Amino acid sequence: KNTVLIDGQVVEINGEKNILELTRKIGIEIPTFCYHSELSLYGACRMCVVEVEGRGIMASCSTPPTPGMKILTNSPRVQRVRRTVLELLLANHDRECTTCDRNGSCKLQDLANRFGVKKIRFGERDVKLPLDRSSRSLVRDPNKCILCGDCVRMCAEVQGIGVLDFVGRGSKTVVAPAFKKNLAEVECVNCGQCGAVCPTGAIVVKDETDRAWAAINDPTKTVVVQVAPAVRVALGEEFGLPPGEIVTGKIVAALKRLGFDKVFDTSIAADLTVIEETNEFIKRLGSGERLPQFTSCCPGWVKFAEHNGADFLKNLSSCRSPQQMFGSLVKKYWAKDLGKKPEEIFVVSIMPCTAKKYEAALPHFTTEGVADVDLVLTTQELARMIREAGLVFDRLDVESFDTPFGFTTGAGVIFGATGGVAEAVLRAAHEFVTGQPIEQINFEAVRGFADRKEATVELDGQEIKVAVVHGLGNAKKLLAEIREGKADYHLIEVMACPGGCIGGAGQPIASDRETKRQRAKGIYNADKLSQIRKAQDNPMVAKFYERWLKEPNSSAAHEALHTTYTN
Ligand code: HC1
Ligand code: SF4
Repeated sequence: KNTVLIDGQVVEINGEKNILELTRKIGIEIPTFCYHSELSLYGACRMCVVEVEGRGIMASCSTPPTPGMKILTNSPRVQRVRRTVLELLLANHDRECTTCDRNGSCKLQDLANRFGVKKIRFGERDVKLPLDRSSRSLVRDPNKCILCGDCVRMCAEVQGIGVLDFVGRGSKTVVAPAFKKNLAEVECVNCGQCGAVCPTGAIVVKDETDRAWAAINDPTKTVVVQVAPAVRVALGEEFGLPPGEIVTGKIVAALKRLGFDKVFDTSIAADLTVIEETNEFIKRLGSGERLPQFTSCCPGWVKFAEHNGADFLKNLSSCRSPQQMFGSLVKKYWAKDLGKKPEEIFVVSIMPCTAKKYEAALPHFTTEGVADVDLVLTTQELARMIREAGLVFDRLDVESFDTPFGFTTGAGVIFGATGGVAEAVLRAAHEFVTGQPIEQINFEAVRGFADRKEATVELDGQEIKVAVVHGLGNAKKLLAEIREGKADYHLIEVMACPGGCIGGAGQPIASDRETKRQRAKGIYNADKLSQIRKAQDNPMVAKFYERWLKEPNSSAAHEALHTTYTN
């Protein structure tokens, strides 16, 4: 029969590739560091050992189950090996847990606790390696690395970049960018996905909450904050709420209590992006030039394209991302409404994304020494500020965004999930071309987590082919196919992170698919609940055109909302 015995329990083998999957199926959580369902098998950490009768101690992640096997998951031998592995890792690990950003979300800390490691029998490491703070987005602390290789495989396999690797030999081995360079010196796109899978604090988001407090406490500054679409379905996780729960109103309330003067929604700038980008697309369709058009709101993707897609740079939409459109409008136009100078307004973004920190710091998004967006905080950092201020998140009464950048549509909110930008553009394109309202606004084909999603839609008699990819490895494959003439599309959405922004590395630590699925569900629920679901129906955006921008793709719009790329 096709069964094994796990701790005396008969378990059927049903296509499981390894013992680990089989034990998880029956509710036994075997600890692991280097096993990750979305990455290739590595089998180095030895944490997942089990005892197999007649064969001894084996790594469950790399041992396929065979009929008749007798497996023990918690025998005295297994317990001893596990504890020793943990002790060895801890002996070699910087143990300043109290000051670590991952205190409370560290797997090593969690497992040491879970397996009752109280004493470490091996000597403490004596070398202290320097931290790498060169990146705008991340901090690398090699003293906390346990050599599981999750980051190496994430960067190479999922993101198709491969700037991290094992360097050195034996006890001197570290994980680092090639030639032990700093992160800022290699072609890292700041996506942060390496940190999102890191089980410890070896790669973390650069914490800039101090700068936010300083701005809030500076009486000469009006501090405004924008909240990205994907934050609203994930921040709750930091406070015990389920992933996907929409906490927009509580976020607004929290930001006001923290001392921000105005609280705005990035989604309104996403609506504006839809209008600019759709008009640009229709123009290109007419001329047949610079197709396919690629989306440009994801800074990880834009940097990737600048490094690896020089031949496609002209195909990127020239639209700035919603984050940057927002900053630009605030400093260029809205400041005047307030009777303020741009430098008297401090713009903060709350983003699910680490690359947004890099984007905001780009020199072309600074005008006469004043940045359009002064500071980007991730969802994680906002959670830290809320905790620091002692706000009980769950007990906050909901509040609404301020005007004028507070009125949003479902189109601007779905930007937060992979496929959302393409869907929002499709909701607009038909109307812009035909002048007729579009009836069916749900484009299910571009939703979900398939590596590549495709849709063919009819636009005034012309067939338009749309592709959506997320995870830069998938983007890389698509670029290769286009170069070889094997793929042809008109419109392509690329998001650097698996799942889109909801899976950004600034979100609460959780890299499993199910969490991302729930967050995406939350995004589409928010869309369904919106009174207005098309960007072109946003009355506030219409006002921006009337007062400031004249019409889509006008020269005023180009100056404030568009950009150029370099390689
Ligand atoms: Fe995103 Fe975007 S959707 S890039 O994923 O275009 O970060 O959420 O804010 O700018 O709107 C991120 C999210 C975000 C921009 C918008
Ligand atoms: Fe690779 Fe992204 Fe990490 Fe940079 S941030 S090292 S690109 S995974």
